[in-house]
Amino acid sequence: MLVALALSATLASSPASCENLKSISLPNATIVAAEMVPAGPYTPPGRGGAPAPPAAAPEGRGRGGPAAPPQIVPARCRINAILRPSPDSEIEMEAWLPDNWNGKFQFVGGGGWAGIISFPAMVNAVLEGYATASTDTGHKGGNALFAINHPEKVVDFAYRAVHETTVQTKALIAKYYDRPARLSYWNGCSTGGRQGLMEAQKFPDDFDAIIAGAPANFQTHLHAWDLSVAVPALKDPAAAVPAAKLLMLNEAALNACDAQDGVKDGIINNPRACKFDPSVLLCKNGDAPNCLTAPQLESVKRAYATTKLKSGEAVFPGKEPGSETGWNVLAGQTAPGVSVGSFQVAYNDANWDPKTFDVDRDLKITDEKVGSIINAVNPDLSAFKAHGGKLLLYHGWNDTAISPGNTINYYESVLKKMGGKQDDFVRLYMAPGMQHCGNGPGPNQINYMAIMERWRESNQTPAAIEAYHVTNNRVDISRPLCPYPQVATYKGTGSPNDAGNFACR
Ligand SMILES: [Ca+2]
Repeated sequence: MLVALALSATLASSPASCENLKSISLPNATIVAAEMVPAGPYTPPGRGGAPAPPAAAPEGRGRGGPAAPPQIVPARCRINAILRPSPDSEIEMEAWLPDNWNGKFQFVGGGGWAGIISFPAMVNAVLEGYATASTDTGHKGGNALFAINHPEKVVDFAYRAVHETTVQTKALIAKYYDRPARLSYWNGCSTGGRQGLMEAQKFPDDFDAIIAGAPANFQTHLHAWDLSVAVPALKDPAAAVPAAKLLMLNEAALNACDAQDGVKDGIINNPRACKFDPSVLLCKNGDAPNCLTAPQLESVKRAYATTKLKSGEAVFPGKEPGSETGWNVLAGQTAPGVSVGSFQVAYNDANWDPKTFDVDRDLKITDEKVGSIINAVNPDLSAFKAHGGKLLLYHGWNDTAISPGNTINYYESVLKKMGGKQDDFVRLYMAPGMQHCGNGPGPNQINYMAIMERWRESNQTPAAIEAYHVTNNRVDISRPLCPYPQVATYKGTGSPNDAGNFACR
Protein backbone atom coordinates (compact mmCIF):
# COMPACT_ATOMS: atom_id res chain seq x y z
CA MET A 1 0.00 0.00 0.00
CA LEU A 2 2.76 2.41 0.98
CA VAL A 3 4.73 1.48 -2.13
CA ALA A 4 1.69 2.00 -4.30
CA LEU A 5 1.08 5.39 -2.71
CA ALA A 6 4.65 6.46 -3.22
CA LEU A 7 4.51 5.33 -6.85
CA SER A 8 1.26 7.14 -7.54
CA ALA A 9 2.62 10.27 -5.87
CA THR A 10 5.68 10.11 -8.16
CA LEU A 11 3.87 9.25 -11.35
CA ALA A 12 0.79 11.38 -10.96
CA SER A 13 1.39 14.98 -11.72
CA SER A 14 -2.32 15.35 -12.34
CA PRO A 15 -4.81 15.37 -9.46
CA ALA A 16 -6.17 12.09 -8.10
CA SER A 17 -9.61 11.15 -9.31
CA CYS A 18 -12.37 11.34 -6.74
CA GLU A 19 -12.94 7.58 -6.80
CA ASN A 20 -9.21 6.97 -6.28
CA LEU A 21 -9.39 8.81 -2.98
CA LYS A 22 -11.31 5.85 -1.62
CA SER A 23 -8.18 3.72 -1.72
CA ILE A 24 -5.70 6.16 -0.24
CA SER A 25 -4.45 5.45 3.24
CA LEU A 26 -5.23 7.93 5.98
CA PRO A 27 -4.16 7.19 9.56
CA ASN A 28 -6.97 5.82 11.77
CA ALA A 29 -9.52 6.49 9.05
CA THR A 30 -11.84 4.42 6.89
CA ILE A 31 -13.09 6.11 3.76
CA VAL A 32 -16.70 4.99 3.31
CA ALA A 33 -17.49 6.90 0.12
CA ALA A 34 -15.55 8.88 -2.46
CA GLU A 35 -17.76 9.79 -5.39
CA MET A 36 -18.45 12.55 -7.86
CA VAL A 37 -21.78 14.26 -7.27
CA PRO A 38 -23.03 16.18 -10.31
CA ALA A 39 -24.44 19.67 -9.96
CA GLY A 40 -28.03 19.51 -8.81
CA PRO A 41 -30.57 20.39 -6.18
CA TYR A 42 -29.38 19.83 -2.65
CA THR A 43 -30.42 16.62 -0.94
CA PRO A 44 -28.58 15.48 2.20
CA PRO A 45 -26.56 12.36 1.35
CA GLY A 46 -27.13 9.32 3.57
CA ARG A 47 -24.14 7.49 4.97
CA GLY A 48 -23.53 4.19 3.28
CA GLY A 49 -27.15 3.86 2.18
CA ALA A 50 -28.45 4.78 5.64
CA PRO A 51 -31.42 7.13 5.87
CA ALA A 52 -30.49 10.75 5.34
CA PRO A 53 -29.77 12.58 8.62
CA PRO A 54 -32.20 15.30 9.69
CA ALA A 55 -31.39 18.71 8.23
CA ALA A 56 -32.72 20.57 11.26
CA ALA A 57 -31.36 20.65 14.79
CA PRO A 58 -32.86 18.01 17.07
CA GLU A 59 -32.43 20.40 19.98
CA GLY A 60 -33.15 24.07 20.41
CA ARG A 61 -29.72 25.51 19.77
CA GLY A 62 -28.63 26.92 16.44
CA ARG A 63 -26.78 25.04 13.80
CA GLY A 64 -24.35 27.74 12.77
CA GLY A 65 -25.70 30.04 10.13
CA PRO A 66 -28.89 30.37 8.17
CA ALA A 67 -30.49 27.39 6.46
CA ALA A 68 -29.54 27.06 2.81
CA PRO A 69 -32.17 28.12 0.28
CA PRO A 70 -33.08 25.49 -2.33
CA GLN A 71 -30.24 25.98 -4.80
CA ILE A 72 -28.29 24.07 -7.38
CA VAL A 73 -25.23 22.79 -5.58
CA PRO A 74 -22.10 22.72 -7.77
CA ALA A 75 -20.45 19.49 -8.92
CA ARG A 76 -18.12 18.12 -6.31
CA CYS A 77 -16.14 15.18 -5.08
CA ARG A 78 -17.82 13.93 -1.95
CA ILE A 79 -15.87 12.01 0.67
CA ASN A 80 -17.40 10.36 3.70
CA ALA A 81 -15.11 8.77 6.27
CA ILE A 82 -15.06 7.31 9.76
CA LEU A 83 -12.19 8.39 11.98
CA ARG A 84 -11.03 6.32 14.94
CA PRO A 85 -8.22 8.21 16.69
CA SER A 86 -9.03 6.29 19.91
CA PRO A 87 -10.33 2.72 20.35
CA ASP A 88 -13.72 4.14 21.42
CA SER A 89 -13.93 6.73 18.62
CA GLU A 90 -16.47 6.56 15.79
CA ILE A 91 -16.27 10.00 14.17
CA GLU A 92 -18.15 10.61 10.94
CA MET A 93 -16.73 13.29 8.68
CA GLU A 94 -17.92 14.56 5.33
CA ALA A 95 -15.82 16.61 2.91
CA TRP A 96 -16.89 18.22 -0.38
CA LEU A 97 -14.26 19.22 -2.92
CA PRO A 98 -15.87 21.28 -5.71
CA ASP A 99 -14.77 21.19 -9.36
CA ASN A 100 -14.80 24.97 -9.42
CA TRP A 101 -12.45 25.39 -6.44
CA ASN A 102 -11.42 28.77 -5.06
CA GLY A 103 -8.24 27.25 -3.62
CA LYS A 104 -9.42 27.53 -0.01
CA PHE A 105 -10.90 25.38 2.76
CA GLN A 106 -13.87 26.30 4.96
CA PHE A 107 -14.75 24.07 7.91
CA VAL A 108 -18.33 24.59 9.11
CA GLY A 109 -19.18 24.10 12.78
CA GLY A 110 -22.00 22.32 14.59
CA GLY A 111 -24.60 23.22 17.22
CA GLY A 112 -25.71 21.97 20.65
CA TRP A 113 -24.22 18.53 21.32
CA ALA A 114 -23.66 18.21 17.55
CA GLY A 115 -24.32 14.62 16.45
CA ILE A 116 -25.08 15.43 12.81
CA ILE A 117 -23.19 16.63 9.74
CA SER A 118 -23.94 20.35 9.13
CA PHE A 119 -25.06 19.87 5.53
CA PRO A 120 -26.85 23.24 5.02
CA ALA A 121 -23.71 25.15 6.03
CA MET A 122 -21.62 22.92 3.74
CA VAL A 123 -23.92 23.89 0.87
CA ASN A 124 -23.29 27.59 1.59
CA ALA A 125 -19.53 27.02 1.60
CA VAL A 126 -19.36 25.00 -1.61
CA LEU A 127 -21.55 27.56 -3.40
CA GLU A 128 -18.74 30.06 -2.74
CA GLY A 129 -16.18 27.68 -4.24
CA TYR A 130 -14.76 26.46 -0.95
CA ALA A 131 -13.66 22.93 -0.24
CA THR A 132 -15.63 22.24 2.91
CA ALA A 133 -15.97 19.73 5.73
CA SER A 134 -18.14 18.94 8.73
CA THR A 135 -18.11 16.32 11.48
CA ASP A 136 -20.75 14.80 13.74
CA THR A 137 -18.04 15.04 16.48
CA GLY A 138 -18.16 11.32 17.12
CA HIS A 139 -21.75 10.42 17.88
CA LYS A 140 -25.32 10.59 16.59
CA GLY A 141 -28.13 12.58 18.16
CA GLY A 142 -28.35 15.97 19.82
CA ASN A 143 -28.06 15.00 23.48
CA ALA A 144 -25.18 14.04 25.78
CA LEU A 145 -26.08 10.40 26.42
CA PHE A 146 -23.32 9.24 24.05
CA ALA A 147 -20.72 10.51 26.53
CA ILE A 148 -21.89 8.66 29.62
CA ASN A 149 -19.09 6.25 30.59
CA HIS A 150 -17.30 7.08 27.31
CA PRO A 151 -14.49 9.48 28.28
CA GLU A 152 -12.83 9.18 24.86
CA LYS A 153 -16.05 10.32 23.19
CA VAL A 154 -16.06 13.39 25.44
CA VAL A 155 -12.61 14.21 24.05
CA ASP A 156 -13.87 13.62 20.50
CA PHE A 157 -16.76 16.05 21.07
CA ALA A 158 -14.54 18.57 22.87
CA TYR A 159 -11.86 18.98 20.21
CA ARG A 160 -10.48 15.78 18.69
CA ALA A 161 -13.15 15.23 16.02
CA VAL A 162 -12.72 18.75 14.66
CA HIS A 163 -8.93 18.62 14.70
CA GLU A 164 -8.76 15.16 13.12
CA THR A 165 -11.30 16.11 10.45
CA THR A 166 -9.24 19.22 9.70
CA VAL A 167 -6.04 17.22 9.28
CA GLN A 168 -7.70 14.58 7.12
CA THR A 169 -9.54 17.08 4.94
CA LYS A 170 -6.35 19.05 4.32
CA ALA A 171 -4.70 15.79 3.23
CA LEU A 172 -7.62 14.94 0.93
CA ILE A 173 -7.54 18.44 -0.60
CA ALA A 174 -3.80 18.21 -1.28
CA LYS A 175 -4.22 14.78 -2.86
CA TYR A 176 -7.27 15.62 -4.97
CA TYR A 177 -6.16 18.99 -6.31
CA ASP A 178 -2.44 18.17 -6.22
CA ARG A 179 -1.82 21.26 -4.08
CA PRO A 180 -2.75 22.28 -0.57
CA ALA A 181 -5.45 24.79 0.31
CA ARG A 182 -3.84 28.21 0.33
CA LEU A 183 -5.96 29.36 3.28
CA SER A 184 -8.18 27.62 5.83
CA TYR A 185 -11.25 29.27 7.36
CA TRP A 186 -13.38 28.27 10.33
CA ASN A 187 -17.04 29.34 10.23
CA GLY A 188 -19.31 28.39 13.11
CA CYS A 189 -21.85 29.63 15.62
CA SER A 190 -22.99 28.35 19.05
CA THR A 191 -21.15 25.05 19.53
CA GLY A 192 -19.50 25.97 16.22
CA GLY A 193 -18.26 29.13 17.94
CA ARG A 194 -16.85 27.06 20.79
CA GLN A 195 -15.16 24.73 18.31
CA GLY A 196 -13.57 27.70 16.55
CA LEU A 197 -12.22 29.14 19.79
CA MET A 198 -10.97 25.69 20.83
CA GLU A 199 -9.03 25.48 17.56
CA ALA A 200 -7.53 28.96 18.09
CA GLN A 201 -6.47 27.97 21.59
CA LYS A 202 -5.38 24.36 21.13
CA PHE A 203 -4.45 23.95 17.47
CA PRO A 204 -3.48 27.50 16.46
CA ASP A 205 -1.98 26.44 13.12
CA ASP A 206 -5.10 24.62 11.85
CA PHE A 207 -6.88 27.77 10.64
CA ASP A 208 -5.85 31.12 9.20
CA ALA A 209 -9.13 32.84 10.03
CA ILE A 210 -11.84 31.95 12.52
CA ILE A 211 -15.42 33.24 12.63
CA ALA A 212 -16.86 32.35 16.04
CA GLY A 213 -20.48 33.40 16.58
CA ALA A 214 -22.29 33.22 19.94
CA PRO A 215 -19.72 30.72 21.20
CA ALA A 216 -20.77 28.08 23.74
CA ASN A 217 -17.15 28.16 24.86
CA PHE A 218 -17.92 28.25 28.60
CA GLN A 219 -20.22 25.28 28.18
CA THR A 220 -20.42 23.96 31.74
CA HIS A 221 -21.11 27.46 33.09
CA LEU A 222 -23.65 28.15 30.37
CA HIS A 223 -25.45 24.96 31.35
CA ALA A 224 -25.20 25.81 35.07
CA TRP A 225 -26.82 29.21 34.36
CA ASP A 226 -29.65 27.53 32.47
CA LEU A 227 -30.41 25.16 35.35
CA SER A 228 -30.00 27.88 38.01
CA VAL A 229 -32.73 29.85 36.26
CA ALA A 230 -34.93 27.00 35.01
CA VAL A 231 -35.07 24.71 38.02
CA PRO A 232 -36.80 27.09 40.51
CA ALA A 233 -39.66 27.45 38.01
CA LEU A 234 -39.70 23.67 37.53
CA LYS A 235 -39.99 23.02 41.25
CA ASP A 236 -42.57 25.73 41.94
CA PRO A 237 -45.25 26.34 39.28
CA ALA A 238 -45.93 29.73 40.90
CA ALA A 239 -42.42 30.81 39.81
CA ALA A 240 -43.03 29.93 36.16
CA VAL A 241 -43.61 32.91 33.85
CA PRO A 242 -46.09 32.28 31.02
CA ALA A 243 -45.41 33.56 27.50
CA ALA A 244 -48.06 36.31 27.74
CA LYS A 245 -46.31 37.78 30.77
CA LEU A 246 -42.91 37.60 29.04
CA LEU A 247 -44.44 39.67 26.23
CA MET A 248 -45.78 42.14 28.81
CA LEU A 249 -42.32 42.28 30.43
CA ASN A 250 -40.69 42.83 27.04
CA GLU A 251 -43.04 45.73 26.30
CA ALA A 252 -42.19 47.30 29.65
CA ALA A 253 -38.44 46.95 28.98
CA LEU A 254 -38.84 48.47 25.50
CA ASN A 255 -40.94 51.32 26.91
CA ALA A 256 -38.14 52.07 29.34
CA CYS A 257 -35.17 51.79 26.98
CA ASP A 258 -36.01 51.52 23.25
CA ALA A 259 -36.19 55.27 22.57
CA GLN A 260 -33.05 55.98 24.65
CA ASP A 261 -30.89 55.31 21.59
CA GLY A 262 -32.70 57.98 19.56
CA VAL A 263 -34.80 55.58 17.48
CA LYS A 264 -38.03 53.98 18.70
CA ASP A 265 -37.86 50.81 16.62
CA GLY A 266 -38.32 47.90 19.01
CA ILE A 267 -34.54 47.45 19.25
CA ILE A 268 -32.46 48.36 22.29
CA ASN A 269 -29.20 49.41 20.69
CA ASN A 270 -27.09 49.12 23.81
CA PRO A 271 -28.83 46.94 26.42
CA ARG A 272 -26.04 47.54 28.91
CA ALA A 273 -27.13 51.20 29.11
CA CYS A 274 -30.73 50.19 29.84
CA LYS A 275 -31.60 50.67 33.50
CA PHE A 276 -34.96 48.91 33.47
CA ASP A 277 -36.06 47.58 36.89
CA PRO A 278 -38.72 44.82 36.57
CA SER A 279 -39.80 45.49 40.17
CA VAL A 280 -42.12 48.19 38.83
CA LEU A 281 -44.27 45.33 37.51
CA LEU A 282 -44.90 43.72 40.91
CA CYS A 283 -48.63 42.98 41.36
CA LYS A 284 -50.24 45.33 43.89
CA ASN A 285 -53.71 43.75 44.15
CA GLY A 286 -53.24 40.06 43.40
CA ASP A 287 -52.29 38.36 40.15
CA ALA A 288 -53.29 40.04 36.90
CA PRO A 289 -52.15 39.82 33.26
CA ASN A 290 -50.31 43.15 33.45
CA CYS A 291 -48.17 42.42 36.50
CA LEU A 292 -45.72 39.87 37.95
CA THR A 293 -46.40 37.99 41.20
CA ALA A 294 -43.58 38.00 43.75
CA PRO A 295 -42.25 34.55 42.73
CA GLN A 296 -42.51 35.48 39.04
CA LEU A 297 -40.56 38.67 39.71
CA GLU A 298 -37.84 36.64 41.43
CA SER A 299 -37.63 34.37 38.35
CA VAL A 300 -37.36 37.37 36.05
CA LYS A 301 -34.63 38.94 38.18
CA ARG A 302 -32.72 35.66 38.10
CA ALA A 303 -32.91 35.62 34.29
CA TYR A 304 -31.48 39.14 33.99
CA ALA A 305 -28.76 38.42 36.56
CA THR A 306 -25.32 36.89 36.51
CA THR A 307 -25.55 33.55 38.33
CA LYS A 308 -23.14 33.50 41.26
CA LEU A 309 -21.73 30.95 43.67
CA LYS A 310 -22.21 31.41 47.43
CA SER A 311 -18.70 32.89 47.49
CA GLY A 312 -19.89 35.63 45.13
CA GLU A 313 -17.85 34.25 42.23
CA ALA A 314 -19.59 34.87 38.91
CA VAL A 315 -20.69 31.73 37.03
CA PHE A 316 -22.27 33.11 33.84
CA PRO A 317 -24.00 36.35 32.81
CA GLY A 318 -27.77 36.80 32.44
CA LYS A 319 -29.98 37.75 29.51
CA GLU A 320 -30.32 41.32 28.25
CA PRO A 321 -33.35 43.64 28.26
CA GLY A 322 -35.15 43.37 24.94
CA SER A 323 -34.83 39.58 24.70
CA GLU A 324 -37.60 38.61 27.17
CA THR A 325 -40.01 37.00 24.70
CA GLY A 326 -37.47 34.19 24.17
CA TRP A 327 -37.08 33.24 27.83
CA ASN A 328 -38.48 29.71 27.47
CA VAL A 329 -36.16 28.85 30.36
CA LEU A 330 -38.81 30.28 32.73
CA ALA A 331 -41.68 28.22 31.29
CA GLY A 332 -41.47 25.67 34.10
CA GLN A 333 -42.27 22.77 31.76
CA THR A 334 -39.11 20.70 31.29
CA ALA A 335 -35.46 21.19 32.17
CA PRO A 336 -33.42 22.40 29.16
CA GLY A 337 -32.26 19.09 27.70
CA VAL A 338 -28.99 20.34 26.20
CA SER A 339 -27.96 21.88 29.53
CA VAL A 340 -28.79 18.81 31.61
CA GLY A 341 -26.22 17.01 29.45
CA SER A 342 -23.10 18.42 31.08
CA PHE A 343 -24.29 17.13 34.47
CA GLN A 344 -25.38 13.73 33.12
CA VAL A 345 -21.84 13.35 31.77
CA ALA A 346 -20.17 14.56 34.97
CA TYR A 347 -22.11 12.02 37.07
CA ASN A 348 -22.18 9.32 34.36
CA ASP A 349 -25.92 9.11 34.97
CA ALA A 350 -28.54 9.36 32.25
CA ASN A 351 -31.19 9.66 34.97
CA TRP A 352 -29.55 12.52 36.84
CA ASP A 353 -32.41 14.64 38.17
CA PRO A 354 -32.06 18.34 37.34
CA LYS A 355 -34.38 19.17 40.25
CA THR A 356 -31.52 18.23 42.58
CA PHE A 357 -29.29 20.87 40.98
CA ASP A 358 -27.10 22.81 43.40
CA VAL A 359 -24.80 25.21 41.59
CA ASP A 360 -22.06 25.22 44.23
CA ARG A 361 -21.90 21.44 44.52
CA ASP A 362 -22.62 20.41 40.93
CA LEU A 363 -20.66 22.98 38.96
CA LYS A 364 -17.40 22.25 40.80
CA ILE A 365 -17.58 18.55 39.98
CA THR A 366 -18.76 19.21 36.42
CA ASP A 367 -15.97 21.70 35.77
CA GLU A 368 -13.40 19.13 36.89
CA LYS A 369 -14.81 16.23 34.90
CA VAL A 370 -16.31 17.95 31.82
CA GLY A 371 -15.41 21.64 31.72
CA SER A 372 -11.68 20.95 31.87
CA ILE A 373 -12.04 19.09 28.55
CA ILE A 374 -14.89 20.84 26.73
CA ASN A 375 -14.66 24.50 27.78
CA ALA A 376 -12.60 26.76 25.50
CA VAL A 377 -11.82 29.72 27.75
CA ASN A 378 -8.04 30.08 27.49
CA PRO A 379 -7.49 33.82 26.88
CA ASP A 380 -3.97 33.34 25.50
CA LEU A 381 -4.30 33.42 21.70
CA SER A 382 -0.70 34.47 21.10
CA ALA A 383 0.17 31.35 19.07
CA PHE A 384 -2.86 31.89 16.81
CA LYS A 385 -1.91 35.54 16.39
CA ALA A 386 1.70 34.59 15.61
CA HIS A 387 0.38 32.18 12.97
CA GLY A 388 -1.22 35.20 11.28
CA GLY A 389 -4.71 34.22 12.36
CA LYS A 390 -7.68 36.57 12.46
CA LEU A 391 -10.61 36.05 14.84
CA LEU A 392 -14.03 37.58 14.29
CA LEU A 393 -16.43 37.21 17.22
CA TYR A 394 -20.10 38.11 16.99
CA HIS A 395 -23.11 37.79 19.26
CA GLY A 396 -26.74 38.95 19.12
CA TRP A 397 -27.88 41.11 22.04
CA ASN A 398 -31.28 39.32 21.93
CA ASP A 399 -29.71 35.85 22.18
CA THR A 400 -31.70 33.77 24.68
CA ALA A 401 -29.83 30.50 24.17
CA ILE A 402 -26.41 31.85 25.20
CA SER A 403 -26.18 35.13 27.12
CA PRO A 404 -24.33 37.71 24.99
CA GLY A 405 -22.30 38.90 27.98
CA ASN A 406 -20.31 35.66 27.82
CA THR A 407 -18.69 36.65 24.53
CA ILE A 408 -17.88 40.11 25.89
CA ASN A 409 -16.33 38.44 28.94
CA TYR A 410 -14.17 36.19 26.78
CA TYR A 411 -13.13 39.04 24.47
CA GLU A 412 -12.15 41.16 27.46
CA SER A 413 -10.22 38.25 28.98
CA VAL A 414 -8.15 38.06 25.78
CA LEU A 415 -7.37 41.79 25.93
CA LYS A 416 -6.48 41.50 29.61
CA LYS A 417 -4.14 38.61 28.90
CA MET A 418 -2.55 39.91 25.71
CA GLY A 419 -2.67 43.67 26.14
CA GLY A 420 -5.36 46.24 25.52
CA LYS A 421 -5.03 46.77 21.77
CA GLN A 422 -5.45 43.55 19.79
CA ASP A 423 -7.79 44.68 17.03
CA ASP A 424 -5.21 43.75 14.40
CA PHE A 425 -6.25 40.12 14.97
CA VAL A 426 -9.42 39.95 17.09
CA ARG A 427 -12.65 41.93 16.77
CA LEU A 428 -16.03 41.58 18.44
CA TYR A 429 -19.35 42.69 16.92
CA MET A 430 -22.47 42.84 19.08
CA ALA A 431 -25.68 42.80 17.03
CA PRO A 432 -28.65 44.73 18.51
CA GLY A 433 -31.94 42.85 18.28
CA MET A 434 -30.32 39.72 16.86
CA GLN A 435 -31.21 36.36 18.39
CA HIS A 436 -29.11 33.18 18.64
CA CYS A 437 -26.81 33.14 15.58
CA GLY A 438 -29.35 35.15 13.52
CA ASN A 439 -33.02 36.12 13.26
CA GLY A 440 -34.78 38.62 15.52
CA PRO A 441 -36.13 42.16 15.10
CA GLY A 442 -32.67 43.66 14.56
CA PRO A 443 -30.49 43.53 11.43
CA ASN A 444 -29.21 39.95 11.45
CA GLN A 445 -28.08 39.12 7.93
CA ILE A 446 -24.35 39.65 7.73
CA ASN A 447 -21.85 38.22 5.25
CA TYR A 448 -19.21 37.29 7.82
CA MET A 449 -17.17 35.30 5.29
CA ALA A 450 -16.87 38.24 2.89
CA ILE A 451 -15.75 40.48 5.75
CA MET A 452 -13.24 37.92 6.94
CA GLU A 453 -11.89 37.28 3.43
CA ARG A 454 -11.16 40.98 2.94
CA TRP A 455 -9.52 41.16 6.36
CA ARG A 456 -7.35 38.06 6.05
CA GLU A 457 -6.53 38.23 2.34
CA SER A 458 -6.47 41.94 1.50
CA ASN A 459 -5.63 43.34 4.90
CA GLN A 460 -8.81 45.43 4.79
CA THR A 461 -9.46 45.67 8.49
CA PRO A 462 -13.19 45.70 9.19
CA ALA A 463 -14.46 48.80 10.97
CA ALA A 464 -18.23 49.05 10.86
CA ILE A 465 -19.77 46.05 9.10
CA GLU A 466 -23.13 46.26 7.43
CA ALA A 467 -26.07 44.22 8.68
CA TYR A 468 -29.48 43.81 7.10
CA HIS A 469 -32.96 42.93 8.24
CA VAL A 470 -35.03 41.23 5.57
CA THR A 471 -38.82 40.86 5.47
CA ASN A 472 -40.48 38.99 2.60
CA ASN A 473 -37.21 38.94 0.63
CA ARG A 474 -36.83 42.72 0.91
CA VAL A 475 -34.22 44.58 2.96
CA ASP A 476 -36.20 46.83 5.31
CA ILE A 477 -33.36 47.88 7.63
CA SER A 478 -29.64 48.35 7.07
CA ARG A 479 -27.44 49.24 10.03
CA PRO A 480 -23.77 49.23 10.80
CA LEU A 481 -22.47 46.85 13.44
CA CYS A 482 -19.64 48.52 15.28
CA PRO A 483 -16.47 46.98 16.67
CA TYR A 484 -17.07 46.54 20.40
CA PRO A 485 -17.22 48.62 22.57
CA GLN A 486 -18.44 51.16 20.01
CA VAL A 487 -22.20 51.42 19.43
CA ALA A 488 -24.03 52.39 16.22
CA THR A 489 -25.48 55.80 17.04
CA TYR A 490 -28.24 57.54 15.08
CA LYS A 491 -26.99 60.86 13.67
CA GLY A 492 -30.40 62.45 14.27
CA THR A 493 -31.63 62.99 10.71
CA GLY A 494 -32.66 60.76 7.83
CA SER A 495 -34.26 57.33 7.78
CA PRO A 496 -33.29 55.19 10.77
CA ASN A 497 -33.55 52.22 8.40
CA ASP A 498 -30.56 53.44 6.39
CA ALA A 499 -27.09 52.50 7.63
CA GLY A 500 -25.70 55.80 6.34
CA ASN A 501 -27.54 57.68 9.07
CA PHE A 502 -25.61 55.94 11.85
CA ALA A 503 -22.07 56.38 13.11
CA CYS A 504 -19.95 54.16 15.36
CA ARG A 505 -19.27 55.92 18.65
CA1 LIG B 1 -34.23 51.77 19.69
